[in-house]
Amino acid sequence: MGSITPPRAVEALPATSASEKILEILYRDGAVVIKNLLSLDSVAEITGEIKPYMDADYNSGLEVFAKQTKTVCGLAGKSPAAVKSILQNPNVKTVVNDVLSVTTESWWGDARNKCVSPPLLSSFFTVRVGPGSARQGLHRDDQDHHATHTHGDPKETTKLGCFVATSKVTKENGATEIVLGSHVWDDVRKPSVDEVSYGEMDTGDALLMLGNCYHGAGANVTSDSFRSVVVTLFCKGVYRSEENQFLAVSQEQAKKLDPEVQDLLGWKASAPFCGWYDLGHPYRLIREVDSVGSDLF
Ligand SMILES: O=C(O)CCC(=O)C(=O)O
Ligand SMILES: [Fe+2]
Repeated sequence: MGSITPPRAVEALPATSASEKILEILYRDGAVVIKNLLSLDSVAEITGEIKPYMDADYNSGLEVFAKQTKTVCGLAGKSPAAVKSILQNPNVKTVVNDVLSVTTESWWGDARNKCVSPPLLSSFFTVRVGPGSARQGLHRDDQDHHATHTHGDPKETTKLGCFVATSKVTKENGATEIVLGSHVWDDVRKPSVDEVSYGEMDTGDALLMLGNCYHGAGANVTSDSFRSVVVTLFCKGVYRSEENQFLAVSQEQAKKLDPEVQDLLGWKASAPFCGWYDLGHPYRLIREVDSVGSDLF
């Protein structure tokens, strides 16, 4: 009987790494940890902004989360610090665009029409995994989009995850279980717990993970340690977002966001004609612009 080689650790890179290096490891392994992506001050701000919602003792009651797990959703309207330090983080933006921007060309009459669809925010919530939480089933996040995987292509996915540690994250307190390399598997091969690596992180680190990589929340086997992460998922702009951002973030809240964040939430139509309102960009409802009649292209 051959012994099973223990899976290797998730590769960790400094936040100062070139985006090419981050993307190289992400496409090679399906996941990569970025050390100190957020400062401890930013983490403290996020934790403070989310605290009133956490204190409301909210539990989703969903089967997919352990009963000791608390969640706070719709963070784009609740935590300006999370918006700034995660959604507007230059490293995150570069990676998201590389993985999820969609560019296609097609004919419109005699014109060759090149369309670029920028990524969208798919969901933005925080998870606090309490002592005694059971492990989540291993899954691919792009299953929401009924994604299929047949080409062994690392980019064959509709989503990208960024999990920021707002507490220390250890194997014992429920670090995300990740099957490195599983992003290029077909849809038949079943992941097993023997194959998982643990996304252990210090506060402020972030785990970037392709939506086709098998993973799941680990079990929290401690008696007193809480594992807190901000989960941010992005998706291709031609798919619908997991969390309905138009309901999760009110128009009044959306008005206060920077235009690039409004666009990420879906307030800009995707070229050529996806997501329009009254034949124009929906952002006409929330921005001081006179764009009546402006073309969607
Ligand atoms: O909590 C985690 O580490 C992962 C959560 C997750 O994978 C999910 O909710 O889809
Ligand atoms: Fe997941």
